[in-house]
Amino acid sequence: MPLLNTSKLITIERHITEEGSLHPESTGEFSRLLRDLTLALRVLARDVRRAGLSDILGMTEATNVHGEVVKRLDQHANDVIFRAMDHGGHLCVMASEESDGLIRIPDEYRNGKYVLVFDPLDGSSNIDVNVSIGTIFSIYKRLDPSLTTPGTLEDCLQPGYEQVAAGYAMYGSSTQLVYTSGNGVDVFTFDPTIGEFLLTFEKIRIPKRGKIYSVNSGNSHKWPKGVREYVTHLLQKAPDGSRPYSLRYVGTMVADIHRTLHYGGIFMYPADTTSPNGKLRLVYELNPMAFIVEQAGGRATTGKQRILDLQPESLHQRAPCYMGSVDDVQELERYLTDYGDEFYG
Ligand code: P6P
Repeated sequence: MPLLNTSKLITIERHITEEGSLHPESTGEFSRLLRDLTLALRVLARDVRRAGLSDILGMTEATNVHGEVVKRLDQHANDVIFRAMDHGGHLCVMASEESDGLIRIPDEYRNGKYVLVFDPLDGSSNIDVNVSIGTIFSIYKRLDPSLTTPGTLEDCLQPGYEQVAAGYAMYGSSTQLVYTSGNGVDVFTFDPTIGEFLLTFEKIRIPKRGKIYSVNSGNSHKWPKGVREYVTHLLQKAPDGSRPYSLRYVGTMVADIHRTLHYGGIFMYPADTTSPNGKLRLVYELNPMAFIVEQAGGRATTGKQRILDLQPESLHQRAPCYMGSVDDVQELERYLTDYGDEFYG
């Protein structure tokens, strides 16, 4: 599949403005919110590349020009996003994997009508070996857009189907931004020579079925029996050549989902005997990724229900996840139904 399917020269800002015109009620505030967010992502693209370089050179914990100890990269990413987003007047509250509670908008700034939840640096353990990492984000309207008071926990705990936009940046061989606001999924590639994210792939569609499964097989002894039997099935040779599948697992959700969007197949982080709700966080990992996968024509489930239908109970709650090509995810669901909730001990 080509990684570029358009010759149109369009920046993400122009794309968002044009999409905004599809929503006559939009006031441009949403476009300005996304402009600020893409600034943060450009800064992070630079910093991740620089941090990777320093790690390669084996630099010890450095101090910056102000004598401050250089923070861990994921805390740094959290700070960058906060500093880019706290003062624009678009948000009433934020929440992040890196912050235990709500991130409030400073009193000196106006509270807007949107909510931003994010994982500032997904897969940060991989930076030390220069493997792709990313930033995941999700945007909601606050429950009562007429309010100008600080946002609340309830504003952050909306079901995924209420998202107005979601996306991720992947800092890899190039930096790409994958984004949806409910009108399909588009990919923008960062051109550092002009400092812009340019549209490179329009309206990704996940193949109906793939030949790749993506899971941490090191946990297989702890999986539900249905997942174990499903993977065994994928690895058996089929007369029509449709199996065996290949295993691809980066260990950075952004990278594994990005590949699945393009090539199809299934990404899994099951519940297991030691993690009864799996590992991945519902609010700022699974919901944005599920929105993107569904907008690309795929399917995203906990094995029992649609991820986007879950009512979050807490900011950092986890949920099992199976997402990707419709046929692959539905086949997995049949195995979970046939084998029930039985686990391997
Ligand atoms: P494991 C990265 O730490 C992350 O949160 C996701 O990006 C990734 O899919 C998952 O955890 C990997 O977890 O247990 O396989 O190392």
